[in-house]
Amino acid sequence: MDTRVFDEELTKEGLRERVLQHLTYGIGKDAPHASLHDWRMALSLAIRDKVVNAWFASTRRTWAEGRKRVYYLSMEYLIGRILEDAAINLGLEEMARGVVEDLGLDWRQLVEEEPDAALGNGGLGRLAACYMESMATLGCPAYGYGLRYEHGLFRQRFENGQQVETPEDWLTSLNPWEFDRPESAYTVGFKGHVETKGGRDVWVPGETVIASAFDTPVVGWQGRWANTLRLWAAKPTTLFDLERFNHGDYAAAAEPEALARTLCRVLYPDDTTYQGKELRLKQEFFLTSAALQDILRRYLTEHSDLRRLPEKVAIQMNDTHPAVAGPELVRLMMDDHGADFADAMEVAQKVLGYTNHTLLPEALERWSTYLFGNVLPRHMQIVEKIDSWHRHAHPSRPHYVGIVKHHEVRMGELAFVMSHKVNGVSALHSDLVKETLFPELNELHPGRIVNQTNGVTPRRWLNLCNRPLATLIDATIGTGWQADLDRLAELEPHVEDAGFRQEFMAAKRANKLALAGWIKERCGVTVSPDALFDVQVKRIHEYKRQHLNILQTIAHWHAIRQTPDAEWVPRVKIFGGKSAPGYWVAKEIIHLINDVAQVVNNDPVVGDRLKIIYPANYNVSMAEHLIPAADLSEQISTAGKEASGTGNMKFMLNGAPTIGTLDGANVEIREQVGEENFFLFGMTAQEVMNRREDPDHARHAIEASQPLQDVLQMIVEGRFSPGDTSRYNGFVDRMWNSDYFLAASDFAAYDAAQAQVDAAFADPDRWARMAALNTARGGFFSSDRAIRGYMKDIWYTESAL
Ligand code: 26Q
Repeated sequence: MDTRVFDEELTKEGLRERVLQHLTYGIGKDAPHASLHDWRMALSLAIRDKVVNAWFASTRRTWAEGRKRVYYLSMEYLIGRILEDAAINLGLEEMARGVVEDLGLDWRQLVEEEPDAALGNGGLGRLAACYMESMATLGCPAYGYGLRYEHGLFRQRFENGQQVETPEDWLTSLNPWEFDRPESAYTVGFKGHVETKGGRDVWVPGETVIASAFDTPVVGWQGRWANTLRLWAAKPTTLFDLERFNHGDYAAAAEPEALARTLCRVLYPDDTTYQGKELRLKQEFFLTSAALQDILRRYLTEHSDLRRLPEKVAIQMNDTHPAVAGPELVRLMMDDHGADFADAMEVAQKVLGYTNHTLLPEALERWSTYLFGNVLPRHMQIVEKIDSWHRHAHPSRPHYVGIVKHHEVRMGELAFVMSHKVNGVSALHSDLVKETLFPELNELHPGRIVNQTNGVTPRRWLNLCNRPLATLIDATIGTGWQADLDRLAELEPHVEDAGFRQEFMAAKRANKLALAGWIKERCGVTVSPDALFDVQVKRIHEYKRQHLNILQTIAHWHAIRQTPDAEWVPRVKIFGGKSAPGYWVAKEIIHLINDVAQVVNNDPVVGDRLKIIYPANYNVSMAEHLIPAADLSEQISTAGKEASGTGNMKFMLNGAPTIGTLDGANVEIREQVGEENFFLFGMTAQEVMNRREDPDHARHAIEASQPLQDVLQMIVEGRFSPGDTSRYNGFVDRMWNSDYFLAASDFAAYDAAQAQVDAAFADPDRWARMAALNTARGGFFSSDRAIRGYMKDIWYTESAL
């Protein structure tokens, strides 16, 4: 059945008419006085009309057919811009572009006027956005639940090479993609105490706020289906606490309003170190409680038996951030709906799934029982009850294993015990979740831990961001691959065709030319499109080892200076990424990269042979510029530390071979593309563990590498910090004496792999084959494949299409 839901055949004239209507009656402007912003709003509203048609049709079908729904709970959605994505998915891009150009406007300028929706930190948040898009494309009835942060991830600027954060304010101009739903509102409590009434425990919260919904439709490929992203905003239950107000305590009387105003004010910008902050716990509970109340309300409009909830509902927890869903569901079922504990537990475990995204101990959420019990006293009781229930159900459970230990609530263990499936995000990571994170729970619950290797949506990360390549693929294998990415394999025979390879590299060159212009404009640096564009973009973290990259870059610079007349393959090193504001070591790495760039980019001896570019404020939109123009993808984390990576997949699809370690999904990328098309280096996860046994591993590695010694010597002498020779003393000292992420131990292997990259790039035909094979063999990394895996193995749902 063709479920495309275009209410009418839309013509270019019709679209133009709608845009003008929205401009006049929606925005209140007439054409001669409209700004680019006004036009962008008017076009967005016109496109939105079409999204809404698809949305209503999908919602009606889900109700009519009584379908099971998936609920994705995530504290982050790193969406980026919406207009272009929606227009392309609806097949209206060309027409919209024509309308815009007829109005005398520039399409790219108009599209790029839209602020990024940056409600996420990095990989986890972007994964949630890709999954929402894939669920819509696959016709999987689903809701995403999140928070409507007033300020998304901070904006990054550089001052003297150092990161400075400023608030992000995406909501200052009206958001045309959201619908305010004040009628969908729930009360969420905090604090207070638990009373026993008639033998039952009931929570009497000390504070309450209202969670009020804002809905954004998410439309899939060709507009065949659309789902809802429901973000909660906080409103005060009362503007004033009247009793306190009447007693003259005016400051305290305003507390309900103050809490509501702070609750969704800002996204926490830490993505790897969790700090037990009360406001963060409140945010997590606010999202989770509102979502669960909404889910139960929807279920109970059609059904009465909560024990059958798992037939109609699957809830996925995106990491442990919404892990209070376990105890909250048990509480709602027991305290509000009269279920007994055993039934409530059974239902909760059947509906809940937990995705783990990290093994880093400092990122695992643990709340002090004092804080947890204070903010959520009833949940603290329930968590204790769950823990003792689990202990009794599994007498062999070791004494050191449990949910509540050493006066802390361990959210990973809680999420594990409350879920029927726990998944890692790459094959290697899932094995490590079994072996190192939850070995005892894995033994008690064999089969509960499964793998779902991450994926990315090819609509945004190939079709939208890389028009030259998408056009070539359409011309070569026909269209349709956008929703059936395995079809990229049909490119493979063409890779043997010199004409195809030439066109493939022409597409790459067009992207590089565009990026060179963008770099010139943004950074004032001229780069040659003939150089190898070597890109590392991701959050800045020690384990991701941007410092390994910059150290090797310094060694390379030094080598060029020593023999400038050798045949150097010209390189442009491109970095992008933000550090958590309080993560001093990461900030120091940013400073070092910028300092080295200053010296290298102004070195007349080096010229075009090496340039270092670090544009500030890397985000989804910048990724869409950088990734299609990349020749080389840097995925160089310490093995065992990167759960999966998803940037690595985007580069692969866009025809950039990887230089990388055997970490996360790199392992599977290498399997798919073939080892001859992947620049592997470095220790394995097992070797990393062994190497750490040697307390002097760093010193030994540095002493064994003259180039690395020279590099560290130059840094400590102040070659990159003239007038401030002590700037990097701490950095160099850590390299010699601790080097927890083993940059020194992998340096020589990385340097050698980079030499192999140069050799391969110097042979254009060989490089073209490698690049094209990366695209042709990248089909596995579609988020459609990943979502099909979740639907089959975790959610037990089917497509409505
Ligand atoms: C937790 C508590 C308090 C404050 C913040 C946080 C917090 C927030 C975000 C902890 C972690 C994150 C984000 C983690 C993340 O992005 N992980 C990445 O997830 C990707 C998708 O699965 C993987 O590809 C990456 O390997 C992984 O690092």
